[in-house]
Amino acid sequence: MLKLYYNPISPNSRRVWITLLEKGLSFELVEVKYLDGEQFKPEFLAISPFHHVPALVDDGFNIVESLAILDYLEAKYPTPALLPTNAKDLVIVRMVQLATVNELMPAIIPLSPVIFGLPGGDPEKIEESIQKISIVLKFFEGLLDHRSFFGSESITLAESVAGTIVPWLPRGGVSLGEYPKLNAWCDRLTARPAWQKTQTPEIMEAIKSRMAATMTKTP
Ligand SMILES: N[C@@H](CCC(=O)N[C@@H](CS)C(=O)NCC(=O)O)C(=O)O
Repeated sequence: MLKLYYNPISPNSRRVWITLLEKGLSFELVEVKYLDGEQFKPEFLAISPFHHVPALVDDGFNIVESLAILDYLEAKYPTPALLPTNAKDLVIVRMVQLATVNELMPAIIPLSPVIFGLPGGDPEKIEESIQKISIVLKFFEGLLDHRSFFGSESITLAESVAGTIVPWLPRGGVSLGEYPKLNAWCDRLTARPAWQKTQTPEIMEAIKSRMAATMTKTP
């Protein structure tokens, strides 16, 4: 049985969790309490040498790096297909994944307290963050066409990645009103059982508490 080492507050873990659910696979969830330092235990380091979640174990085969795990799942369990096969659509999925990881996620950091309703945050950095985010959103809007998902009529691995971050933006005051296709895409995703199961009010509260604790530690 597939074993996903994860933490419910980790967006990188959620990508894999959502993908397992969307593929309808049987899997076991193993929570790694990284706030308590469990990721440094030798048993876990033997699976994930960089002490990160997610990690997937398939019959003794250890896989780390969320994007690599998604590719593994797609190759091993090709139905339902979560990757398009033609060149343009495939690269759209990849661009969305990589722009989320390399552009959107770093840009969103200063806005995170606002997203979770916490006081504080540097107004100048927040403004800068919103500017950077708007470039990503414009890019994403341009990649969506008449189809419901990025490069596809059905859900893809682009949604597993971007879809765990973009729907949070309105909570941070970033309106999606200027991006009608992206806005409708978000509504489509958040209605799906895999999204609802992996983002409960308890999980959002846990992320907020974690963030509040980090902020009080930061001078
Ligand atoms: N590039 C890795 C990043 C994983 C990552 O940063 N995971 C965080 C949680 S979202 C983590 O495990 N933090 C605890 C630690 O690194 O000790 C991936 O995509 O899987």
